[in-house]
Amino acid sequence: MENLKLLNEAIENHLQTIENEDLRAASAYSLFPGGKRLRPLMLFAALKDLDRSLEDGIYPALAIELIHTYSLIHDDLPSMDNDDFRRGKPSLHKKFNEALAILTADAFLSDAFRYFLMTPISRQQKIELIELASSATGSGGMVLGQVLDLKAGESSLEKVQQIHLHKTADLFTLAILGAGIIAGADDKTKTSLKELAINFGLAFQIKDDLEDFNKNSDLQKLTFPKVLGIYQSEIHLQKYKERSLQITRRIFGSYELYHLIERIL
Ligand code: GRG
Repeated sequence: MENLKLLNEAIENHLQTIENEDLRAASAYSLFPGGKRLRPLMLFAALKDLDRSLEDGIYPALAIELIHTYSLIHDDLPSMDNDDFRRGKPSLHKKFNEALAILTADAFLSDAFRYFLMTPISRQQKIELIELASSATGSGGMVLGQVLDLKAGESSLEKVQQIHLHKTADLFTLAILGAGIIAGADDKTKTSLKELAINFGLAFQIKDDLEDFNKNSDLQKLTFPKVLGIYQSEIHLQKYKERSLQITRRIFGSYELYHLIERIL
């Protein structure tokens, strides 16, 4: 696909900017072959539906994929989920070492902000995009989700929703609402884009939880099926999925983003 090709070229170019050999090797290992690149794909699809060119999305898509990759590297560390494998190969700290894994991820987060700044939009839009990036990833965003997840305690639907809202949905909000900011969408559209992203993010997480639950992977973790059981989780998944599709249809009609959401969920 054209957009993935452009993104991969941008990632390759990013790797070429890293002078230190160890950092470059660790970065390349975690970015290629990479995962599904869903967040960039969603940003591109939303931009297309908003009549903006793909090129306008390359730098923010790269930034979001760097942030997503940073979160997975940190999530795999011994002090977090302690996972030896990611995407079918040794996780970064296993392949290299823990210190380099932490630093590679730290660099991804910092470099991402430089790429947001390189987005071809007005100064005001850049400020809005960077404010969103900071809130979606920081102490009220993805990091908060991870902190809530680490803290053992009561299992309730509210708690699991809160965790996944921040851990998972906030980064999709950055991709989808970010496209709205880049395209100069009005406030009403931006509010709907945020609601769409939250519903999509929760549906995505329940689907992921159900797949893990069926594989019996980590039953210690606080997940939707653990709190609700399989049947009710599937009902919630359908509810969030329908809602995200409904909003997408209302804003854009049945175009790129609509079909992408249908394909993912
Ligand atoms: C450590 C700061 C810090 C944050 C970690 C997002 C997060 C918080 C951890 C990621 C771990 C995780 C399982 C999050 C849930 C979201 C999720 C299912 C991520 C996997 O996304 P995919 O399927 O991954 O898009 P690929 O491999 O395709 O890129």
